Amino acid sequence: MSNPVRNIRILPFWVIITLILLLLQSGDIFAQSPYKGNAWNKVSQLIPGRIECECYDQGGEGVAYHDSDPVNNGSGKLNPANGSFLNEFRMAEGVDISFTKPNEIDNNPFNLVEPQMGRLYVGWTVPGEWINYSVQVKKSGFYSIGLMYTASGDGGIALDLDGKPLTGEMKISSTRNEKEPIAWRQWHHWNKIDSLTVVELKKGQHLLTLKTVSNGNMNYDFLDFKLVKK
Ligand SMILES: [Ca+2]
Ligand SMILES: [Ca+2]
Repeated sequence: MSNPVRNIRILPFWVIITLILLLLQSGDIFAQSPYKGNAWNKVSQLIPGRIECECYDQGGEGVAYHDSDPVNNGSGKLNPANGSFLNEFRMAEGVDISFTKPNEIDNNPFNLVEPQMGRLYVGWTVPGEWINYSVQVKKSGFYSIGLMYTASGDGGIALDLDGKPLTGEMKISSTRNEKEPIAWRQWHHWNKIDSLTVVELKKGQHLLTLKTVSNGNMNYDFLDFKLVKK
């Protein structure tokens, strides 16, 4: 006769083995976890259109972005917390954000393209950092990608779509000017590249990732996606 106490001990062991085998068979334990971020204010940015770089997804470090330090070096720091929208924009998050200012800070004589004042942008960029954007592509087709930026030295960025490379590294030409008498203003010479590249996009919901690849020291105001060919 079998020992009933021993049978009770054996039963859970076989249940566990069966569950492990079922999990292995379904492949679930190896599947990539789904994206846990979501669009800023729950509204995807639209393509064709302008992707505002500071309106990156919600979800925090490692999900919606990777930043090299957890402090927002602009909102709440360079721009002290004072209750104003521009100074405090997303100040609890790691992505570093500031905004264009008058009095010859961002409207200086070394701009290649004049920026509007009071525009929020992502700054203090470092290679290896990335930012996610939930985007809605309204029409399938080929799109040019423009960028409003500053670059204190030649830099490089790349874009991924749905976790796969959309572009290779794209060179961002320096806006440094040796005639600039104010050292910190090398980070405030604005320029706009109308077409960094042309990419094919399919209609629908996508996840766009902006990656800082080389040099950093760039500020990103917005990306413009324009339909160039259906
Ligand atoms: Ca930071
Ligand atoms: Ca912006």
